[in-house]
Amino acid sequence: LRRTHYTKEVTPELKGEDVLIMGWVHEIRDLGGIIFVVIRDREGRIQITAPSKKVDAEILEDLRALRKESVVAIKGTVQEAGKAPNGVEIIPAEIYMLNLANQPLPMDPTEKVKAEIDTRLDSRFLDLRKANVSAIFKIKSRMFHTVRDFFYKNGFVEINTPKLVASATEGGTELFPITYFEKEAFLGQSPQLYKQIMMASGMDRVFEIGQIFRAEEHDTLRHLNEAVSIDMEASFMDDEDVMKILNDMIYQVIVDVNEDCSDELAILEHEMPIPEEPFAKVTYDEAVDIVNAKGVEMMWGEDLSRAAEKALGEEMDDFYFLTEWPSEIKPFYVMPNADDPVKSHAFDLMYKNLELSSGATRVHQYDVLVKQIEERGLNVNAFGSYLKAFEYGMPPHAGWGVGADRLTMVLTGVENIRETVLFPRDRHRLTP
Ligand code: ATP
Ligand code: AMO
Repeated sequence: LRRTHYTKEVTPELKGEDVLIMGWVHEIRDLGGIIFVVIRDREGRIQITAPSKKVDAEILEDLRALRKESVVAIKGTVQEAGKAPNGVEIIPAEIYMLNLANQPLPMDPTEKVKAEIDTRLDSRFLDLRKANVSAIFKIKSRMFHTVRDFFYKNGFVEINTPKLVASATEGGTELFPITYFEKEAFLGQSPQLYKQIMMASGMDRVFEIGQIFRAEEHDTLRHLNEAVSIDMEASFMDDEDVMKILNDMIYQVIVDVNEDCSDELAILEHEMPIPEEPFAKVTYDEAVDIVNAKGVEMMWGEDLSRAAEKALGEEMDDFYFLTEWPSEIKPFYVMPNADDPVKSHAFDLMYKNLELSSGATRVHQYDVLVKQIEERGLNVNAFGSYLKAFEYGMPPHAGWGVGADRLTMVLTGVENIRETVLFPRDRHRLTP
């Protein structure tokens, strides 16, 4: 039993030919003298039309025995049909029941009955049968494809670093502790330390696409406890250089998604206009003024509150870099500004009010790095294997990390980050 076509490939040109399709029973309408069954696969849907005068009694019986969402193979003859969805229908000759679905279903993938996000995530496999849900993941996949292509074209080497780690990177409070034999260990928050160590290896340009784990108690529409980050690090580059790389990559992703995912964008009723280039830059100082001018109180030296992010987003282009952050609120690995060390070479990439990426020129001098770790009250001894890489030839370097799930929110227009992850992990969800 072999599939000959996806539903979408059955077109009026195949009129009179036999095809064999495989998929899920989307809908059954039994009008007595004629039975209509709609079969769905990844690519779309097709109507099976069985008039009692034209089709064997046995086939009619099989069709009547079908249950919604069961998996079947149907062989039949293609016939033109003006009224049917793609202008064709299939007159069935053979029906194979491959897997009978139980009833009632835990949720309705045809969306005649709408379900809340929790019900949907509990039965994610059924939820993903909906075109407007699978479209998100087709776009996400296209995004990763472009990202990889982009890095390979620009001379980057793809790496994989450990997710079982011994120390924090982004500040001590957001770690998931785990049992690692007799040692203390954590789930990795970021490949930060490893991608920097790789700069001492001479590999020059590396990238990684991998899971990050953050024990944030946040219950927001843009935080997960397990996210995917796209990380890069490059030697002999500074913040300006890597902002350019980030800008170019995001631009290429949007061009490719528009070109290859027009069907998916249409299903999602989302438009993703090609952004103006280069992305605007606003300094942290300017941002503080903008935010305060809009009536949202913000002191110099604070991280942007949610209200501040919203106020700033209203004044800026869609994509913009927020630069020259105060050193004090950035991690120890960020390079301070030589002339004005209270400011740093750290930046964020924003989309409206959503932070998409953080990056920076890094400290590459051992002594400065030790000092910055101490200043933040961290234990220098915990960073021994990282610091070692700075003692025997570490080039100047810079890099960034982009939240892949947040980028997918932007590309698809969904407002809840959980929509962009197959099996999201949040404060309340550990299954499926
Ligand atoms: P980083 O840790 O580098 O800032 P992030 O992606 O976690 O990365 P955002 O998600 O942009 O940062 O969060 C920035 C701001 O969001 C915080 O300064 C805080 O004001 C706000 N925020 C965080 N958690 C919540 C929450 N539970 N409710 C409302 N606002 C929150
Ligand atoms: P940062 O902590 O800003 O930087 O993380 C980088 C990007 O990852 C995404 N992100 C998240 N997405 C969903 N849920 C979360 N809980 C979450 N936390 C982070 C965001 C964020 O901008 N080491 C640095 C990067 C670097 O400097 O190279 C870092 O981890 O989109």
